[in-house]
Amino acid sequence: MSRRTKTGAHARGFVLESFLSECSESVNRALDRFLPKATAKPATVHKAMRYSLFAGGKRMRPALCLAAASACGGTDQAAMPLACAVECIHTYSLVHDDLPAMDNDDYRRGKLTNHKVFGEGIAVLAGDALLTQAFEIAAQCRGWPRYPHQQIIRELAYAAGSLQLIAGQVADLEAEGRKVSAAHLRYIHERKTSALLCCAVRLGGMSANCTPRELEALTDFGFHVGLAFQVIDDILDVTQTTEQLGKTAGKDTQAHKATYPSIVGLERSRQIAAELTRKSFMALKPFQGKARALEALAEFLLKRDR
Ligand code: GRG
Repeated sequence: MSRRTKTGAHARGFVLESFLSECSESVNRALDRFLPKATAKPATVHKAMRYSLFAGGKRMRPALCLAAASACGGTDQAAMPLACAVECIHTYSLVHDDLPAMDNDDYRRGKLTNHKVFGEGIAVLAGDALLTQAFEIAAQCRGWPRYPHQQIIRELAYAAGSLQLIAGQVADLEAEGRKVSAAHLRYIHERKTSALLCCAVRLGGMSANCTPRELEALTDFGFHVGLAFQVIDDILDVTQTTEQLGKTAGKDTQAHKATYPSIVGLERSRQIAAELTRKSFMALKPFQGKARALEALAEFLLKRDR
């Protein structure tokens, strides 16, 4: 167990499995506290929010947030509202992404998608409510001398807004069935996926009142690890089964979506993911060994199979 954080990021013999399972448990407990009870009126929407939030996601964004806090000498407790806020935004984006008007998917996180269980209307509202909930949770953070509440809220809104997450989704929708250049695909991936992962890392640093130099290093790390995450997601879509992924495999090919494997091939995609991960390691140099959880997470994300 670590001297500084419950999740043990500073422990000498760092074990990623324990870090991830402790992180998932503490994030699940915190989300349960932050969210309205499933029985709160109107129960349908609260049940639907909780259904997707507790459906068994990997909790990678909260893990990155807590690991970044630890790298900067912060605590899980201070970072927790921000880790939970990012997970709510991520879950909202999945609920909406699965809707018939978007990717039209039946399975997510190994379970039926939200609209398949609750109907489209409630799924739209549950997604909206999760997005809104994220800001209510984030507003409960302590606020720090270098990063007051205003900056924290702005950070989240920017990552989730029409220049980042939504921009990526719009570009993704508009690219379906069209020939897309590698540069445009990177534009999509940077926004659709990297922006929120990078935001999770930055918010972790902010919760430790990190220095501007630390924030710059975390941004560099988050950007590259986030981009690698989506390249790997593209690879897994063509190499894994639906059972392994917990969501429909082969969906990108079916929808004639531009992906790294479809544009540059599987082997080159693997090289690109490894190169991006190498860049994310380089970004952590200023932490001089204090970012072991972030390093271990980047390596884990490169090798993940779901
Ligand atoms: C506003 C109607 C409306 C929709 C917005 C913004 C948006 C929909 C969707 C975001 C696009 C999206 C779903 C990007 C994919 C990012 C990605 C790789 C998700 C999977 O993340 P994991 O593997 O999932 O971390 P788990 O389930 O483990 O949390």
